[in-house]
Amino acid sequence: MKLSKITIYPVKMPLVSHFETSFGRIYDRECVLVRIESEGLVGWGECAADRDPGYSYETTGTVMHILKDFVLPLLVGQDVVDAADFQKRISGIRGHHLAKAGVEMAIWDLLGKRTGQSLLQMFGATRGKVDVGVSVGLQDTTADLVRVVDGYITNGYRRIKIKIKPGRDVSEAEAVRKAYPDIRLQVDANSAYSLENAHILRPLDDLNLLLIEQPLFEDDIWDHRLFQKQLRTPICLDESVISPRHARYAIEMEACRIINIKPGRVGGLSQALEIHSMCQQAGLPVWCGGMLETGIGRASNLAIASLPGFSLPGDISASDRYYTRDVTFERFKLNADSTIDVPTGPGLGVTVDEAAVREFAFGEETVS
Ligand code: OSB
Ligand code: MG
Repeated sequence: MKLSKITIYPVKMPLVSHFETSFGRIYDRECVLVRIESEGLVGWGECAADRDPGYSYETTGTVMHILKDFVLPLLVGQDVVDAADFQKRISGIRGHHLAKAGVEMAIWDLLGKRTGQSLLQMFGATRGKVDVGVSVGLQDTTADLVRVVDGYITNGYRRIKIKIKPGRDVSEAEAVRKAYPDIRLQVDANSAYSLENAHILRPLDDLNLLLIEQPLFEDDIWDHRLFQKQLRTPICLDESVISPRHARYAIEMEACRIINIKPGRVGGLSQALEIHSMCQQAGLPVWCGGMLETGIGRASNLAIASLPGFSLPGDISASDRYYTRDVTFERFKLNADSTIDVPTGPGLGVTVDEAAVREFAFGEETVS
């Protein structure tokens, strides 16, 4: 596949409602969209970095820089065969997984369009729909949180994740658990604790949670092992697992019992597939995390979540949970059984609304 022209767009999309985590509140979501032209076809991808380095060190700005100055010049004019070939070509560029993953996604989209296969088919997945839940941000008060959760349950979500941070942890989880004694509930701390203060979270063990996501520092797999020994509830790693190697460390150290796979965070769909296989072999359940993706990234998440090891509901909500206007013509809807259908068209299976992309874009760089 000869890649002739690559354009990257930093976009800023207004969220339906603000989203607050232990690292801050946002009203708009930034990301970088990747458009690759190859032999008469166009492929799209999404780099899930945000404006600020809160979740990851990568930002919209670093993604634009790394892609424009380092990644794209290695690809334009080249005959890129597949995702493995792409990874080999960029192997000299350290880190910057969110940036690389968006380009790999566009390559998968092109490969699928070329062969008439959906991502689902290319992955050898069989499930046509996947179990999903909703990730609920911190609210101003506990009462507000219960009201917001109530709204999502009314919409049909049967698995709820709430964000926690010091001072707003056990109280919030207890309130939601009291209001919904049977709902599938989990919490996400986004690295807000250290081993010294993690004992605050011990009462969570009595709330019948599916998992506790990323309580400790992102670069501290070992301390997660020590904390997991103190808990009955499974720890699930998100930020700590940035590559298949890190997944192996986490598994061998018994630092967690569940892994949240985000193709962006681990450097691309090919890396996510590798982690999925490793976890299947080790008997670890996985699920697909989300990064408030546009319709482009959401299509990719649905495809990978249809693999058999993804046995827990993903953070892949319907389009109307995030954006009034999206960059794809397709909008994802929640089915009555708290699932979303996986796209079946070639590649990602979505059609990009290029006028919407240009409207949300606050810059543009082309390498050809
Ligand atoms: O930690 O899972 C996370 C969103 C942005 C960055 C990090 C996270 C999240 C979410 C949202 O929890 C999940 C979604 O896309 O619905
Ligand atoms: Mg998380």
